Amino acid sequence: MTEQQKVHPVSDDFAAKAWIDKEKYQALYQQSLDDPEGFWAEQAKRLDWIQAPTKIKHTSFDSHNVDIRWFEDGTLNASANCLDRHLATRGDQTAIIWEGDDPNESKHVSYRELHAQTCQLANALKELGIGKGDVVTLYMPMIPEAAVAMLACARIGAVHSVVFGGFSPDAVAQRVIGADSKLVITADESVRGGKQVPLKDNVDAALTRPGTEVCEKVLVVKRTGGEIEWKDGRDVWYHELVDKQSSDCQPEEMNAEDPLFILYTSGSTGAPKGLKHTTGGYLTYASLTHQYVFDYQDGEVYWCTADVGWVTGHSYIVYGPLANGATTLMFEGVPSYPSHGRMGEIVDKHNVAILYTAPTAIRALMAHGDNVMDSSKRDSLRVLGSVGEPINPEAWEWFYRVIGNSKCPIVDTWWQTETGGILISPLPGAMDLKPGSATLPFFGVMPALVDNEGNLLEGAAEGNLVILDSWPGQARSIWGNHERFIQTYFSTYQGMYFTGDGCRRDEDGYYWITGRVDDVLNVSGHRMGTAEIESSLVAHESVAEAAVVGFPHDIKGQGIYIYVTLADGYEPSDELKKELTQWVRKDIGPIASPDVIQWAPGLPKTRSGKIMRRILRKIAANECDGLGDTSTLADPSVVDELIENRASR
Ligand code: 6R9
Repeated sequence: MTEQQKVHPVSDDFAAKAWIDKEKYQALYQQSLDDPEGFWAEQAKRLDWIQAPTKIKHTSFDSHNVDIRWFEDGTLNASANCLDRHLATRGDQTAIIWEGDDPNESKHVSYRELHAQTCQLANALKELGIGKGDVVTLYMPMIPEAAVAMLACARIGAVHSVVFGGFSPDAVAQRVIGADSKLVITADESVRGGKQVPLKDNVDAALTRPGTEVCEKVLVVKRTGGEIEWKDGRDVWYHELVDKQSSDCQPEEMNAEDPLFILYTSGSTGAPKGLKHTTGGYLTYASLTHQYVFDYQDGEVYWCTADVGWVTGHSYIVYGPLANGATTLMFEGVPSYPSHGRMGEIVDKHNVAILYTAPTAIRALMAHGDNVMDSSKRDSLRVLGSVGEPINPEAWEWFYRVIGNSKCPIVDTWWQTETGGILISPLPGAMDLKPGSATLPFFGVMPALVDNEGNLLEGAAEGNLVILDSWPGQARSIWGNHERFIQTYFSTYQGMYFTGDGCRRDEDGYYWITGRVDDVLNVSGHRMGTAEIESSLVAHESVAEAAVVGFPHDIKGQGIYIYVTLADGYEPSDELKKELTQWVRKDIGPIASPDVIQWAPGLPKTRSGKIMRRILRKIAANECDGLGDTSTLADPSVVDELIENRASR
């Protein structure tokens, strides 16, 4: 039997205690499709509304008029739902367990403390002139203040835009400008794997770029006490301003469709898009999926290893768990520091019941052999989760056997920044698991497969993954550019949301995501547009032209392979390769580090001048025998040249 055919049935014992078993899933899923209004009206009751919604669903995927509204006459406050409403019943319960990069550093923040800190920062934000509708950029380490900052924005109706702490000054500048952001919240430095990352220096550099003058203030958390520059009048120490504030701040009454946050993500073309997420639908969806997909039970410690800079951190470290009154663990460091056993050691130290991580992290550990987890027992684990990219069956089985001691179901959760929450995933008490498959849709989600012409495919089939109707967690627009939103997601296939992913559906109706079908790379679960990397490269004086493709990489899933045509007067050299590598890292961030650079005197192009990436991908993957039809190339001989000089790795 190949790994792909293996099935791990739901255990009766697990199903008996789970929120959702097979029958419940079938019944609720059917109901969610037959009567979406009734189903979601009921689910919305899990939140505390100021004005309960009476209008539930108003959505159109028609490409002439994409309009998505949920609970549109309801009002609420997201931070009140994550904090205030828990105070009476669980004020002293731990909301956030923080585990520092240094294994000797950790702390517990109770719901009462988190509430007080959030109110204090909310009052401080007001003092800085921030109010409803203003955009605040967060560029922060994985410390509780990151969650506090998100919740404080939500409390006063400001919109947060979190920028991943591994991104470059240019990325920060681009996002500050794109969202007209008046304030940046950062820290002096972050600490990861024993190394300092100069966040404040990066913000300083970002704010020298033209257009960033909109940003008036920088609020700085003292994390390490490292040396930083200080700009009087602009920079404000977090502790100096926040500690003196009142811990009482009335939450702002927000409409369900008021924006909660913007989050930038890469697409196949152009600059990263700022996806706009709103309040009522997003929070309902994040909270519901967190409870059911992870089968979260009251009192359990739940750990999502993502960074808050990604959507996974938004929905499944902060909003979902806190709306549910969960204890959520936040880890500052990396799984390999101080040793590769760290993840298991954290599980033991904090009694983690649910561990949600990424295939790239699993593969990296797996490369060190089964003994890598010997320093921990991991007996507390009950459910495992995977997100960010397809998990290969070998990594799935290793995760199950070595990390989960062969007793924890794995939920392979497929979703996107655009979807706000998990759309296709097992519910651990309801689905028999097939390693490598995200299995079946969540309540209210209608996935479908279409061929390249947009024809719906029935039964077992492979095609492009689309979603036929809206769900409450869906992004409503691209910040400041609704036309681009429509263009990107709703115009490829009429009346459908196009995910950009390819997918296979098997005879049991299980979905198997095969990866992106557009020019988006997925490197260690991080999305990057090939266009972004190419435009960075051609900005270097030595580069005449560049083409970027992904290739299979054992740990990262996909690696970055770059073909460079040099400008006149430049000669290939190892020094130049190093320089270009540094250039891209500095421009976009270390996650965009090229794995391979190949000099390409010419690139394969059609007669109309389009680069044939299909061919470049094959050469990068060393599949030079199956190049397919090259007869439409303007100059087929460039292909032979590229194969001959294929970079060795
Ligand atoms: C949550 C998140 C989205 C893209 C998505 C797909 C890939 C995510 C996956 C998966 C296979 C899974 N992806 N989860 N592919 N199986 N369980 O990752 O959001 O950063 O926007 O990336 O990631 O290709 O389209 P985001």
